[in-house]
Amino acid sequence: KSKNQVLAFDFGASSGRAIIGYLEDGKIKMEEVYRFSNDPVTVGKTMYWDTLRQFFEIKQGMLKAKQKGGFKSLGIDTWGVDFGLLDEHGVLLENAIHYRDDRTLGMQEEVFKVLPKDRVYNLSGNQFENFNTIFQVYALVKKRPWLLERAETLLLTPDLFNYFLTGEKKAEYTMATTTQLMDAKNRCWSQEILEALEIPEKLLAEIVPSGTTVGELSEDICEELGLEKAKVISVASHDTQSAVVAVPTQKEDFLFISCGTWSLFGTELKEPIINEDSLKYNVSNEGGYGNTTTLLKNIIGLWLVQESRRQWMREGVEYGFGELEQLATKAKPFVSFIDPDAPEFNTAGNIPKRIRQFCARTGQAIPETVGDVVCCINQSLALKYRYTLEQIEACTKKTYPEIHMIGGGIQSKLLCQMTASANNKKVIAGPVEATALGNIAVQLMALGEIENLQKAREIIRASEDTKEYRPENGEDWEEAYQKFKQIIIKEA
Ligand code: LFR
Repeated sequence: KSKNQVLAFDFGASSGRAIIGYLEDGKIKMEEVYRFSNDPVTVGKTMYWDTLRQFFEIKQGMLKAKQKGGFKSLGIDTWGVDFGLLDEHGVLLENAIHYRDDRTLGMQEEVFKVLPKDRVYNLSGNQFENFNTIFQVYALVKKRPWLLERAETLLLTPDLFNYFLTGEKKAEYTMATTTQLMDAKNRCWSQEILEALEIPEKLLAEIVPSGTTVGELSEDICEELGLEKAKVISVASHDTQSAVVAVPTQKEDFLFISCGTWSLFGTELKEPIINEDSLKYNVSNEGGYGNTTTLLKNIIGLWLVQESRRQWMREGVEYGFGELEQLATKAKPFVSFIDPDAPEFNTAGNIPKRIRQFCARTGQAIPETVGDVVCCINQSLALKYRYTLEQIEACTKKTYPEIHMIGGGIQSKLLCQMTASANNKKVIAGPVEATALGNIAVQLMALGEIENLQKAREIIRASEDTKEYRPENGEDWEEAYQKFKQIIIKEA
């Protein structure tokens, strides 16, 4: 076994994992050493992340990894946009607030009063989403300015943990590009945005490229846990970008859908595309490993199934994901469709009820059974992918023969098959563990064990099996798509 074991922490919206990875016989080998839940906590009207608990779990993960032979380096990836604030002593001022918290409602309009929407887009190149850091910070400017005055530094989640581990404050590039506070073309914090919104620039740390060694585990932590020194590497710390590293392709132009709680549908570019079309379609330019840009669209994703499942649990019935898929397969297809990204589906709560209300409002048959609901969600997602595909192709002025689906969501064979059919394209599904593989690969590149991104993708291709899906029932899906488009257009 290679001595160069690395440790990847991958935080998802409801759980996190610690995974050891190493190179062996030209393949990346992985072993999950620890899994923990990551539960947001609502207090009063605020939905927090349990930041200190999350850090506790990082310590637990390091201890488990120690028992499995230790690690030369570690890297952390998480969801985007959220942050912690530190005072002048480096003390966390309050728990990080969850991106699904609704303090940002109405903040887009407030921001556009001081900096017009198209200007914000032309600078940042980011898809407008209520939860973007820009709107979270502006909510503080407007509602809790004293907190910002107390703050010395703002660090995005992985940067915050890297700071707790090393004492170094840096802003990793891929993560920084999720804030909508950056100048996408010049790859730096946007003075113009910061000034217009009266956000002090000193809050923001120096931007460093993915793969930068931020520092070493602090002596205190090594002593507390009995660990050897190890490097802390800023991987592509935005989980989506770790996943994109692991797309098993050798092509320059490719499409991916990273499937998890969210579906991120996009393509990798050398430079951002910021123009009238990309603004009209509200597509995002987000930074990727190696200074790439990914042009992508956030789609609500399997959150709809996850949150529906929680609702049925609250009603007393617990379904496994496999079981839900079975029920959906038996339901009558092509009956009713929703716009998965309609605002009412964004927040936690009774999703099946909201789906029924959506269908009633749009004059469609109401999905009654659990199978009907899950079928409606999956078909609507697959159709939304097609809708998005057309927007991406319009922006890049290219067409693509196939779609790579990566991430935990591809365990739903139903969704993969529907995606192939709805988009009339071959789907190559895999790897399931894209995010962890990408995190590990960036560490191995930083340690000099893998040469470059292309080589990393070659190794990942050799390491993991993929499964192909071909389009089926073309006419039915074409008809469904026309109906779906009508609904989306009418609702807009
Ligand atoms: C996916 C993801 C998306 C981001 C969303 C919220 O896990 O990172 O890329 O838009 O979470 O942060």
